[in-house]
Amino acid sequence: MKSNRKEFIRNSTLLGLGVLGLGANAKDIFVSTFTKLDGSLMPNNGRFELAPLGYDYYALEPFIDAQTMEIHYSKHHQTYVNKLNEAIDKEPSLRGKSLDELLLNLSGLPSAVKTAIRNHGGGHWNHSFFWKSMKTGTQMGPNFTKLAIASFGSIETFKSTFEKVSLGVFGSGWAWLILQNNQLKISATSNQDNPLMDAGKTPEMIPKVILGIDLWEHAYYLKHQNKRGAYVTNFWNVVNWDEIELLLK
Ligand code: MN3
Repeated sequence: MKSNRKEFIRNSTLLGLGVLGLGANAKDIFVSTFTKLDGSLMPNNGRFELAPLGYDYYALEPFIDAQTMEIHYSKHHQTYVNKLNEAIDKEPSLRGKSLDELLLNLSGLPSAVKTAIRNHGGGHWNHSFFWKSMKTGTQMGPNFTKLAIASFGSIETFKSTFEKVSLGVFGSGWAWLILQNNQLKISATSNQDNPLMDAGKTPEMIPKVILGIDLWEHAYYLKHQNKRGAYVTNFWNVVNWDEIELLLK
């Protein structure tokens, strides 16, 4: 009972701070660069929806196979969307909030739905971002090249660090490339967590997510079985460098 009350007070305080920090441009504060560009993570009449993939299931062949894409998008991603909506239905006060707002204030969410929004809201955000991150045949752009060399010393070091972090994730998770204070950084999260979760209350504290790789086995098992390294190496062939240049603008 005591700890429930403590949790309640803590949540109220966090929510209070969130509200105090809002002001006229509230929506801007809580929307990431990706969501600004894409818009598919804003609820439509209070419901989150699975946006069209934007390309055919076979578009990333031979690097990512059509069957994996079909199951991943139409089954896995759809399930995250459905379960996220179920969680919002249980807590009508959250209806209409953007997914970014929910994730940035994760620790302040009501405890009855916090875990569901973390897992399924995270899953919806991460996969929406992931689909946009992939396209074959694009070339690394000038803005990214400059930043990567400034941050890592060379493109080779950037790539090898990203691969090493991806291989180091134990179990299911993601590896990320984020931009913060003009520095590119590589990090990893477990399950469906992502760098936006509880990132902060001001725009400066919110990292720009530049790239993410899904390291759950469902992302590669049909083609690569247990060989995560082969999947990660192949990933460079499907990185949508055009999208990355847009995110860096
Ligand atoms: Mn996945």
